[in-house]
Amino acid sequence: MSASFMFNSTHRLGSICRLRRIQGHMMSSQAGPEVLLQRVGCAGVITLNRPRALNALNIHMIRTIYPQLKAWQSDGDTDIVIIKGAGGKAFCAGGDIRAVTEAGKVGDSLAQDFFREEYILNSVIGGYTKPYVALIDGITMGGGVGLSVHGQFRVATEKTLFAMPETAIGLFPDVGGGYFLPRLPGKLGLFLALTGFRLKGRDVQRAGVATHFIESHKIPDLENELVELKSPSNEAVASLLESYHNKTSLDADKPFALAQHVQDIDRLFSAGSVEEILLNLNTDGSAFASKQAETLSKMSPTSLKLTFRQLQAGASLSLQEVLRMEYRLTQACMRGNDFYEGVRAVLIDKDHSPKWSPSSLQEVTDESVEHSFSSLGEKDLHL
Ligand code: QUE
Repeated sequence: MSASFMFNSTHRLGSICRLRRIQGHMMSSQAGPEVLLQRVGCAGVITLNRPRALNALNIHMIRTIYPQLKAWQSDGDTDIVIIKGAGGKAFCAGGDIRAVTEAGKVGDSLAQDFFREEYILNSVIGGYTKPYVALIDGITMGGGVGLSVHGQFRVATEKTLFAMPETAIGLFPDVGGGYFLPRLPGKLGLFLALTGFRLKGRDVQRAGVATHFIESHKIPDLENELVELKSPSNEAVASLLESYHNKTSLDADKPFALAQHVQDIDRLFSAGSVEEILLNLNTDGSAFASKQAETLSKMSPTSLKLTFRQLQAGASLSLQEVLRMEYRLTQACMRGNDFYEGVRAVLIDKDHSPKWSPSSLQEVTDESVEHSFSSLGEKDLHL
């Protein structure tokens, strides 16, 4: 092979790679901006528009949404805010956690900025003074829950899949999970937080995560009626959503997936520690209890202990106080190893075999848990 052919073929390969990169870039530009912001009638409409990433929230999206939400808050022509996801599969599958852990590894400030700005946004949604309607028609996990659950109205459909799955990646159910989870009935929130259990469809509303349930194909009609409301007061929005909700009989006679287990959950998860919950589950003898013990045995022991204390403390704190506490916990997770290992195992290598360290609950000391909740001084989150 002549040197010139080698050069040419290498050169041509380089050109093809460059062309591919340009095509890739054009395709992503064709897909348009990652968040669409529109004024439709009296409404401000936010569309999360990263469908290939299941609309996972990144820092650019947060930096687009936050100033617009603030502006609509004080804009006399905007009476209501609607948030939804593009692509038909997901509302928002979480945060762009992979980028955050990559930043954490090299000491990039994104590891602090992402959570800080995400929680500030969650707090604004929690205190929004105009009707805020989240159409959670599809996958809604982690960061997506933070964009919806603190708002006044959350509309689920048969396509909604809700979960707070963070104990599987060495994190904890953040974005205000410490606030809304302990406020769900009985020990349901603690159960969802520790196990990452997935709620589907009408059950998302039955559990109290969504305020309303409608059929997915009715969403466009609902949206049209919302933006056309003459005086979109809280009451007017509530009664419109109720009328849609009441017209839907879909899955109405299908019992709540956890109906048979609500009492078991309340009994088994009423404990003073994670170890005690596991003891309850392992000595119960029911198939349900064994299955939950098996699930918990796969989660990060550190995450389980942080989550238990997070919800215990969060039960009597304001959303703002919870977010400050959770910000401290994110920075503790970034200092440890389970978060990196969990993201590697679940989102990067997808081997789903994380090597947790410490690997058992007994090895996670009260001191290390306590330390994760301690003040960051000047770096604390102030809301
Ligand atoms: C547990 C989690 C997350 C997860 C999967 C888990 C999580 C998260 C994502 C996610 C999903 C789609 C994406 C993305 C992230 O998945 O927190 O960037 O495109 O954000 O089992 O906690």
